[in-house]
Amino acid sequence: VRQHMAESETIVAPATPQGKSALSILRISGPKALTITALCIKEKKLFERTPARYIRLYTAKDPVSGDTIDQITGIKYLSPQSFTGENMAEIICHGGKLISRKIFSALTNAGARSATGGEFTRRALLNGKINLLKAEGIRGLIESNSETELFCAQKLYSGTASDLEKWRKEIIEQLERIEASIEFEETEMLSDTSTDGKRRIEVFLQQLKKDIEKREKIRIIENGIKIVIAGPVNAGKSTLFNKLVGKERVIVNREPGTTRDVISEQLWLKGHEIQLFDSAGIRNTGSEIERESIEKSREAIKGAGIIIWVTAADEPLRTEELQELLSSGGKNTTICIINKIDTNDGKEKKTAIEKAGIETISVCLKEKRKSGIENLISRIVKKIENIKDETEMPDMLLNARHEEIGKALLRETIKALGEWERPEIAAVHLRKGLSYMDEFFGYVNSEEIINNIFKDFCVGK
Ligand SMILES: Nc1nc2c(ncn2[C@@H]2O[C@H](COP(=O)(O)OP(=O)(O)OP(=O)(O)O)[C@@H](O)[C@H]2O)c(=O)[nH]1
Ligand SMILES: [Mg+2]
Repeated sequence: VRQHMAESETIVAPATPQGKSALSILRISGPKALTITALCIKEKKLFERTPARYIRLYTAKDPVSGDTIDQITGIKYLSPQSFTGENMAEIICHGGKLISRKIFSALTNAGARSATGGEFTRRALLNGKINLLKAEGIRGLIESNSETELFCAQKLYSGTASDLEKWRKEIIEQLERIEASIEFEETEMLSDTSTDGKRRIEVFLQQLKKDIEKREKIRIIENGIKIVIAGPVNAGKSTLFNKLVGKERVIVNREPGTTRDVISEQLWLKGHEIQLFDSAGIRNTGSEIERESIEKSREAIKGAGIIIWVTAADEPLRTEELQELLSSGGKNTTICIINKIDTNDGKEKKTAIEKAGIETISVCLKEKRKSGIENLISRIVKKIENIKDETEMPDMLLNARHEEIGKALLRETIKALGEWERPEIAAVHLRKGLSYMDEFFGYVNSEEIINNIFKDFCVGK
């Protein structure tokens, strides 16, 4: 009943950000969308007789004071042929903070209510204009910060996702077969159809497993590849961080142990989005604060896609350092910078580290010239490209919610296969798996799932 009430209201929201811009768009949806919009248009009759989807110039006014607000263009949509499935109108006015706010007030004065975040999309979902996956796709299109996220969002939006639909049918088929065999007390567990069914569920299991692995891998690149600058104290890590970021973001000082926290910046490197981290220098120390920061450095290293190990040419290579460097990452992930070659040529250090299989670059980061790090940048980019080439996009599990469901589904599928010879038990697990799939597609009408998906939506979408 509440839902019905909510949907009988007509809602309005700006669909574009508030601020200086050429144009702004407002959206109105609900049973009174057209009459309310008409009340805010001087050429009311013209708007009323203009066919749906036909764009025209009008004059927007406040329905109470009658004051002119702006020259606008307006479009109307007739239910069910609209985004929400309801009657809708779209108003395009001049940009800027004030005009769209005035038109918004005019529309609420005429009887519309301010929409909540995602309310338009929610109505589209409730009216069957889109399914849950497409709603997630819309959210993803708006919120994507990286190519990876955008890829997944586009797949969801276009509806090309999900072999899961096929597998859902397969599970239903298996359940029906098993339940029939239980009912007729057949001892068919070793029959051909049962073995064949098991084989097909095994194929599904493998596909699901692979997709979960792919998702775990893309997490490394999802918000830009994580690149961590690490190494012993005073080696020039923060100097490099500032150079790559292009500003004096962190403190550089000759005192060892200057950096005490993991600091990150998002940036683009030759068209690749990265998350760059500076970290505290690693050394044996009695200071409790410093030990804590070194723990943080190690944690950051663990989550890194690429490690830039910075070491100073004027310090000898200690065994502890080499061990730490080698345990941090391998030759595919690590680049070693031998810095401060103005003080010492660092040849010995270079040879020892290269012998251990890690590529090195000798530089003098103190220099203002950028040429020293151009070489470093192109090597980083090569590593990024390698990682991207090796990362496969998932086919079925396209966001965090899917991943969670996928893992639960995997557990039940494994259990079902393990109990295949005991059909009653296998059926329990298959049924549970099926309920996860229903949740995935939104076939179960759970308020909680829907609320979760819409909680971060902007108003106007
Ligand atoms: N001679 C020389 N000094 C450098 C070079 N690069 C950086 N330094 C100096 O080395 C000192 C330490 O630099 P930082 O960038 O703070 O080193 P860090 O690795 O971040 O040090 P911690 O945060 O203490 O671990 C500073 O005084 C820098 O100016 C270089 O190429 N040559
Ligand atoms: Mg530092």
